[in-house]
Amino acid sequence: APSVVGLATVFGAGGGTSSYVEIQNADAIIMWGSNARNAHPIFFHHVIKGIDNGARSWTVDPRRTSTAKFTDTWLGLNVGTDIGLAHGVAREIISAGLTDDEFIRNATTGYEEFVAFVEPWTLEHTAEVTGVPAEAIRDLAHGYATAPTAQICWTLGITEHHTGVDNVQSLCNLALLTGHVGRWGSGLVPLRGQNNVQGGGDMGALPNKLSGFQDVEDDEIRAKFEAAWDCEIPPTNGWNLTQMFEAMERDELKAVYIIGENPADSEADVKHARAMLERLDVMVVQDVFMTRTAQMADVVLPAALGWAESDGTATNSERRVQRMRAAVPPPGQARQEIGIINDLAALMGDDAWGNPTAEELWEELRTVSPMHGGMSWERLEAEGGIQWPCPTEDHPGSPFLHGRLWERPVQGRRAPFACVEDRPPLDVLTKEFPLRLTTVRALDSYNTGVQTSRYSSPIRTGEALEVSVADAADLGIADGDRVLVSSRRGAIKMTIGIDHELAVGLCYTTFHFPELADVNQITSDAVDPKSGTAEFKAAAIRIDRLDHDDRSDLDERVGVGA
Ligand SMILES: Nc1nc2c(c(=O)[nH]1)N[C@H]1C(S)=C(S)[C@@H](COP(=O)(O)OP(=O)(O)OC[C@H]3O[C@@H](n4cnc5c(=O)[nH]c(N)nc54)[C@H](O)[C@@H]3O)O[C@H]1N2
Ligand SMILES: Nc1nc2c(c(=O)[nH]1)N[C@H]1C(S)=C(S)[C@@H](COP(=O)(O)OP(=O)(O)OC[C@H]3O[C@@H](n4cnc5c(=O)[nH]c(N)nc54)[C@H](O)[C@@H]3O)O[C@H]1N2
Ligand SMILES: [Mo]
Repeated sequence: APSVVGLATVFGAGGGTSSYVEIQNADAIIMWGSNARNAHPIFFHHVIKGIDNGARSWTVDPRRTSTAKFTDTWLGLNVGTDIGLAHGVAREIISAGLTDDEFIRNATTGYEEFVAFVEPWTLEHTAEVTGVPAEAIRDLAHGYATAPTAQICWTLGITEHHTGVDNVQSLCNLALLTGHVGRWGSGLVPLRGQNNVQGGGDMGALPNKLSGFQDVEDDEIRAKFEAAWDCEIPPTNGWNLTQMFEAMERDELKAVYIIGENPADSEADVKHARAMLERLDVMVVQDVFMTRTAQMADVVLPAALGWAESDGTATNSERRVQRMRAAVPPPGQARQEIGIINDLAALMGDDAWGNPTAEELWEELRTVSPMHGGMSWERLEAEGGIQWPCPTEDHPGSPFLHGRLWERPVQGRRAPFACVEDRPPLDVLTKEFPLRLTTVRALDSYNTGVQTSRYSSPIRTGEALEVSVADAADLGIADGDRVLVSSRRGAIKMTIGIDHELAVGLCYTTFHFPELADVNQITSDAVDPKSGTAEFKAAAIRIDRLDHDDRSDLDERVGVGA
């Protein structure tokens, strides 16, 4: 969400701007708050090809992750200081005279103000705030600005902060200064989380957008959809996830229908979230497994699995729409989700929906979503995937976005520089809660573990609270010790894993094993007000040794591994 809001604020559209093939051919690649080696291994293979092809590469991450180990340079910044680092890089680009003045003049607004705004962010000041040596900041600034083509890729290290949207905008500033956007080879790449999260947005599964990212609150657009769908559409934006939980607290939201989400494990400050779900009058869960959330539901609707048991499409991080084909039939009582939803519509009194196939649904989408207009089902089959926007059948699709920014004189809107303030995480470190906890992903497990904890795996590493050597010594704890981990929201028992490379004051764990360690009981309840995204990446915690604890559930765990 912060990537969509941030990119839309700057460029008018919320999608990643580049193609994978551009990553392979870029001269500079920055992995900023992304551990793609673990979390996007398919995408990362394009990064490795880029590095093999001679790209210079940097990783910006508090931890020397496996991604960092593949890139040339690791910038180990303090958690939540990305805006400061981006401003420092920007100031260095400006003061070294490495800006693309023609692009700035033709395509942007607010440059003079931005120059004055970042003036205090000297290399020395930035180094002090971020913990990154001045020479490394200078190297990143010069390497990025002078490369003929350059890509900045990011994910949750940037977005899961209370400044998520501002973080994204601070990275966009760097592309605007150097003209590294809107042309082949350069761009801004937010990697999408789940395989079809981009496609969910494309179809209008957002509280403020209809299909094709068209605004719900735009009267003309709503009228178009109302005519096509023969129904009335509420004229105001709906609630995002965070706002839904707030509405539950006010007793304004009494019934939910949850499809493919396990919020009883995945929400930040999850004790509160569970209490809110308990308050509901009606809860329906449609899932492929009996999750913790499903166990709380009044009705569970067993669904066919999207990527293996259903026909349809998926859109990936480069905006490429591809066909998905059912490989196996769904087991037991599980049913196609199209069928479940159509039957519900009929039970609610509207039986005009019929029983459309995935192809019929797609062809209907094309009539209301201009960016998909040229992608016939036939073309998707024949061409093996097309990148939106693709407005007409003779349009080849769009490998990169915002090319019009380079047109002179500029047509339409310009991209604004953002003067965003550097603000530390809201869950502040104190004597009582002196350690910074970040929750991340392991290569071998997925999110709340629903889909990855049911089979035994020779590579799965299990769950631990990873701490630095110095902090372990300070606390008098050793590898494998049981501890009580507390934050301002709650306390859970965990097992210690000592990480010899971790910086002092930092702690890491995953959220893949809620049965073993209910981590979201202690994550921060801070939220980015501009996007509704929780600050999963920065909780303040304390660790207390448990001297007498039941260790019977320890067998599986060794350490998460970066
Ligand atoms: N501590 C901490 N918490 C986090 C994060 C973090 O970094 N740290 N990250 C956050 C992020 S980025 C995310 S995206 C969320 C993820 O949070 P969730 O989406 O709640 O977590 P998942 O485990 O991916 O649950 C997805 C559910 O979809 C079901 N499913 C899979 N395929 C299908 C299908 O085709 N149809 C249907 N109906 N169901 C299906 C699965 O069985 C599973 O129950 O977690 C968030 N929570
Ligand atoms: N194997 C596997 N793959 C997955 C998933 C999974 O659960 N398992 N989940 C999928 C989903 S839903 C998503 S959203 C993506 C997420 O993909 P990623 O965002 O790459 O995953 P994370 O490991 O949560 O976080 C990335 C990095 O952010 C860093 N970080 C923490 N705080 C900061 C900070 O303040 N600044 C900076 N610069 N970095 C920081 C962490 O050290 C970590 O290395 O992965 C997707 N892919
Ligand atoms: Mo995600």
